[in-house]
Amino acid sequence: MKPSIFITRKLPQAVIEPLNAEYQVEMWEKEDVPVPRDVLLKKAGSASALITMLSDQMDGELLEHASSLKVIANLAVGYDNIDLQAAKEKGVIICNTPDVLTDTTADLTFGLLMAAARRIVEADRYIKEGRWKSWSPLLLAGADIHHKTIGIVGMGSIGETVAKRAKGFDMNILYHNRSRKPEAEEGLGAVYVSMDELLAQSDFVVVLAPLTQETEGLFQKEQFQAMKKSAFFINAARGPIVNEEALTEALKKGEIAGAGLDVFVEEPIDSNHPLLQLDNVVALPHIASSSIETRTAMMNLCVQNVMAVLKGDEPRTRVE
Ligand code: 8YV
Repeated sequence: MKPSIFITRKLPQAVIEPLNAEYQVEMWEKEDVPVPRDVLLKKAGSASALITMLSDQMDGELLEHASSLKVIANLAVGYDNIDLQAAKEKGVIICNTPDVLTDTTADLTFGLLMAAARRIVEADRYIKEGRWKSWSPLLLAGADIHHKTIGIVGMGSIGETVAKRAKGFDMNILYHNRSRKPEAEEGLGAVYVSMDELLAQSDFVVVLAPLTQETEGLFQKEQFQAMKKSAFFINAARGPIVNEEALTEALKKGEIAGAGLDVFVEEPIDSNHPLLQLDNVVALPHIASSSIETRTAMMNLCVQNVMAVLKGDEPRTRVE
C-alpha cells in the first residue's frame, strides 16, 4: 500500500501532481468549509503526511492519534496552530513556508498602511455609491505617509522587508524586537527603541511579530493610549496579539486615527463584529501572502517538504 497524504484544503492538481505516483493523496474538497475536527482526527490516524493550514489545530490530542505520521507541512510561515513539543515527542517533523512569502506579505502590509492612511477603501465606496457630487479641498483627506515615522513591532524578515518599502517612502524607521538587527540598522537606518518609545513616536505602528506567549495580548488599552492620536495601527501578524475590544474603543474614542487589519482573533471574523462597523478600519480576510505566484510557491514548497521527509531526506524548510 502506498503511504497516504492528507491535505486539509483543495490544492490545484498541478501542485499535487508530483505526489500522485508514489502516494495515496486525499484532499478536503469543500472550499467553503474547513475540515471538521472528527474528519481531521480520522485522516491523521492513518496518514504519513499532512499538508495543513493555520486553521487546523495540530495539538497533542491529534498528534497522539497520528500513529504513522512523519511530517506536517504547514502552508504558512507561522506555526502557532501546531504543538511543537508534542510533535517533537512523537518524532513528527514540522515544516513551514518562510522566505517565499516575505516580499508579497510585505507588499500587502504596506498597501494596508497606505489604504488606511489615504482612505483608499472609503474613497472607493464613496464613488461607487454615487456620493461624489462635487469636489472640495478636503474631500476624503487622509494622512501623509512619506517622511513620517513607522514603528515595526517584530523585525523578522517580513519586518525588514516592510522597512525597505518604508525607506522608499523616506520614512523614519523605528523597530522593537527580541533581538537587535544590525543589518536593518546599518542598511536601512532603522533605530531600535523600547516598546514605550515606539508607541509614543510612531505615526504607523505595524505589527509583524509571531504569536507567542510573549506577544499574545501585547496590545491592550494602555498601548493604544500611549500612541499618538493621529497614529495608525496595522496588524498583518496574528489577531490574538491584540485585544480587539481595546482596539475598537481606541478607534471609537479617537485615541488613534485608524487601523489596517489583515488578521483577527476569530477567523473568519463575523461581519457584525464592532471593528468592522468603523469607517476608519480597513479590514482584509488574512490575505497578506495571497498572490498567485506566492501561494503557488508556498504550496509547491509544502509538497517538496513532504516528499523529502517521506524519502528520508532533509526538508528544505523545517521548523527548528
Ligand atoms: C498563511 C500566514 O499562509 O504565513 C503565515 O503565517 O499567516 C499566511 O501567510 C495563510 O494564512 C494560510 O495558512
